[in-house]
Amino acid sequence: MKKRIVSILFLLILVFPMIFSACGPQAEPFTPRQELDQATMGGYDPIIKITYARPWFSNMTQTLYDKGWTMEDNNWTSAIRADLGIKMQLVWSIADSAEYFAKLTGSIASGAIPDITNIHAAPSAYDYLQMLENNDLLTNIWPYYEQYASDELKECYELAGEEVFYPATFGGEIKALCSILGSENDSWSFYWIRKDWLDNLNMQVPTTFDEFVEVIKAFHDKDPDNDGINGNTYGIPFDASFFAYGATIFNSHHAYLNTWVELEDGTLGFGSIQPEAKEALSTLRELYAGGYLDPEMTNYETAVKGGKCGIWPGQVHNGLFLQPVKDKNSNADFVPIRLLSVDDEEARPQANINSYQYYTVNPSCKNPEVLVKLLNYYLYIGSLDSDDEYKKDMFTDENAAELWQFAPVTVSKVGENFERAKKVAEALNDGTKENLKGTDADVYDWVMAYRNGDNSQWGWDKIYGGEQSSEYLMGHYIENGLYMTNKFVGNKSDNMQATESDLNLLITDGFLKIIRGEEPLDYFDVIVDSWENMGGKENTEYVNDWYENVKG
Ligand SMILES: [Ca+2]
Repeated sequence: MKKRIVSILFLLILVFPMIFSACGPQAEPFTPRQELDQATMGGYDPIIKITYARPWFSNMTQTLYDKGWTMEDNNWTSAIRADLGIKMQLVWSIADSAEYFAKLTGSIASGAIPDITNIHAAPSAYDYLQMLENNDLLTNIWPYYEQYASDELKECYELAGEEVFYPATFGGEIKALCSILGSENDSWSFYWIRKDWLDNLNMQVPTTFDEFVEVIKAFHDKDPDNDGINGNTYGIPFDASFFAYGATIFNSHHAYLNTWVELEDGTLGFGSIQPEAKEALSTLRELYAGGYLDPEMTNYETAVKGGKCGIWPGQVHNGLFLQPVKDKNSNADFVPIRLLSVDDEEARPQANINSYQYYTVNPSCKNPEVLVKLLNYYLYIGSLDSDDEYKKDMFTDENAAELWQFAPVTVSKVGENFERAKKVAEALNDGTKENLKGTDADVYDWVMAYRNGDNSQWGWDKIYGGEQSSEYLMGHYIENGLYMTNKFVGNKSDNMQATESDLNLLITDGFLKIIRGEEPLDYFDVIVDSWENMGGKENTEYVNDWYENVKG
């Protein structure tokens, strides 16, 4: 208790001069929360000072103005001082990425980096982590993580996958912690299928890849849109952006485009040139030859939203994106399904690494454990009920201002939306939202609004409306570790950078020729040979040397 009183006195001394020097309202001094776990978030007495650098988000300026905050004095700095006994001192914050990294480069050259530095925007983050390592400006953070990390923080990193630490692994030591990005949300891991078209054709939602192909064919050959004309619609899109969303078909064949995957012998191989990709090309080639891929299609979004194409290969949250289809045609309906596999082995959607920013600690920092405590603290505040005053003051206020952005460091949990979907599904089954709070209760209301006749809320029902909703279905991928994460998350070698665009062109151009029948299927083997001879072999060796190092 004594420590807390000292902290409050300190706070008053620090805040006092600013009351007279600044206009507008001030951040209120916080009363320390007594229930903070001392083992993971124990405060400092006397207060310690920690310097840090972080990126700037453009919408933060408005929030500072509205709240009368400064970067030195806001609810986060105030709460961290009161609760943890840490005075956070921002030494620089820049919005523009190039300027940020120019500043960082200068700081590294002079050796004058802050106690905690935010290295964001992968893949350039990897270069800067390496540069800091080369200049002995990284701290082995792992011993502090093991000693201080809360169970919640450990769970975050375990769910994110070990790859998130690879870019920060040097000499077998982990030298940075990271923020977590829910990259599962960006993965093309669902097919959104026109359910009204299936109904019109008396077809069931496909449960095997063969059935899926049958749907593609029927959506083209028959009259799923009931306009009286057969053959004026398509099943799946085929346009210039094919190699982004078209990866779903490859994933169904256990092939992963533009992704470094671990092969059976434990080495990394480039997914696009593995034998499974040839099988996917075989399927696509047959579909093209049968007229099931539209060579004239220039924009698949227009095709699907315009009711010309019945399957949208997309992301978990695309129910909202497809809402305009429902707005235009109240009979329209999509169901999300997970990717279907060509055999007994489950289909795995390809995905990117779950982190995009790293927090490093300067070896000269006397309290390197502070980084771990700040991450624990961020998760703790985030775990409070949304009607808790602290939560409202520090995460999202009544005007939806994103106050969490002012936290010096942030971390989130993979699969948060799946947790929400489970809660909402349970409430829908029970017919009451009495156990839901905050956003969970809002989502329940939106789903119920649709079910009570408000078509404008249809998208929410598709994403969160029970056990067939996309966020609920996503849980199967997460719980079974099915996302196929790109394993190479290090610096590209000079050769990789020099050969990248030629190798990409070789594959996309060659694959399209095979799909269109301009080259035979075995042309795939020619592409693979060329890929290796044009630098791919050397790149593979480099990637595997890197992998051996980070795996330890
Ligand atoms: Ca038709």
